[in-house]
Amino acid sequence: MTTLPTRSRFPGGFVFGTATSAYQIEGHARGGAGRTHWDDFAAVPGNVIGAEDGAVACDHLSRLDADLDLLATLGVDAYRFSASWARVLPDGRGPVNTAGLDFYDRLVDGLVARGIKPALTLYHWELPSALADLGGWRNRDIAQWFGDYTDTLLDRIGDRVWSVAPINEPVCVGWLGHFTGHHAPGLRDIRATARAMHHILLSHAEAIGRMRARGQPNLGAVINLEAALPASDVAADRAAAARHDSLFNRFFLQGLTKGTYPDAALDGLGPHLPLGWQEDMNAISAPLDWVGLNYYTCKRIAAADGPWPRLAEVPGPLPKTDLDWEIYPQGLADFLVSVAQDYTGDTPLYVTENGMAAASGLHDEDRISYLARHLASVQSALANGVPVAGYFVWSLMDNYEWAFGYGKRFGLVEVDFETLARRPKASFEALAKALSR
Ligand code: IFM
Repeated sequence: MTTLPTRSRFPGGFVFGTATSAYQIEGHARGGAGRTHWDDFAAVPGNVIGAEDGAVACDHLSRLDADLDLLATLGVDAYRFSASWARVLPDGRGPVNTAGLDFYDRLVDGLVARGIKPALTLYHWELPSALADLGGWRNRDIAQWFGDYTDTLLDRIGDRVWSVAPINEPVCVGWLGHFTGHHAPGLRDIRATARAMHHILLSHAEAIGRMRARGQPNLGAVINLEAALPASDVAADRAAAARHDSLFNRFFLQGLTKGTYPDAALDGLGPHLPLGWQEDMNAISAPLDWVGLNYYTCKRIAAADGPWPRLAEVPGPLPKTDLDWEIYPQGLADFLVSVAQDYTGDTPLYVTENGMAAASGLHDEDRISYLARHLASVQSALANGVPVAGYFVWSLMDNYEWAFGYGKRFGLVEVDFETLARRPKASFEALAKALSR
């Protein structure tokens, strides 16, 4: 039986946590939240398996205290959660939903009372529909709307949150939402993609600027990285993998840290970026206190015919998770080293998400092994001098896995989506044991 490395095998002060997001767990139909583009996307046949949405999800909204008790039992130092823009401001702007702010206030108080650091994400994918009507991430005005939302939320809970990141996994919002159409708003349009990707970073910059102005501490950014491996050693496949790497991994990383976009991404997106985008790059690359990397898998990339980016994903040989994602822990070790070396230097890095979809139920030995192998990668990066400061498991509990609905389970805690009962899995017990030593 695999065990997880104990807390004592990491540097003093290393932060262990778990992560969730609002739409995936709260139960969006309740508590006065406004409609979001994920509700609209899920309502179209074929977008989400079973046309499932986040209306009920894990009903975290009414089970808050019991869920926070689970975190306390687990023994984590921090909890990474997101607030829903539409729960705070149902139309994205204008009147506030007081019940929504009250909920986040209770959540933060409940964490602090249990000695758990509240790690807030401002946006984890559920854009208010009223803002989607105005063009959503394609509209430059979104930066001001996002800044106003940031201020509204932090006026209420900013005094108690430990860290803040503006936008979770920008490439999923920009690329999956506007180029591949796999996520809301489900567009497949290169001009929309380029504009959304830039405006996401502009909104990040606006939120960081507003938070710096109000003295909010410990501000970061959370990006997701996938090891881009060539499907073969043929030059065309290697070039295709480099293109994937530039648009999926480096566009946001390089924008945030160097204030430039990779040439290989500009080859396709450059002509569609908004005029004068270069003038935003100073603000976009304002210093951060930490950078969070979400890491799950690698992709095998082959050259393909057709328009830019002329690439295709092909299946790889490694054992796979229940989402068919190859298990490739070496990728995490490699990214931690290369990101620090090439982009972030001494800035602390956190692994802000890592975990696997598994169908193994309560006896999730496969998940324990996955976590153990990725924690070994974190240890190897630490041994190489990389300033890794913490590690968060995705996810505390089974939840709404976006276009895959409720069928793909990432939780340390099992959720019965009929009764909404929670039951800790073997991985929960294994992590609790490791964190107690
Ligand atoms: O469930 C998602 C989460 O919302 C963002 N990061 C990846 C997870 C697993 O797909």
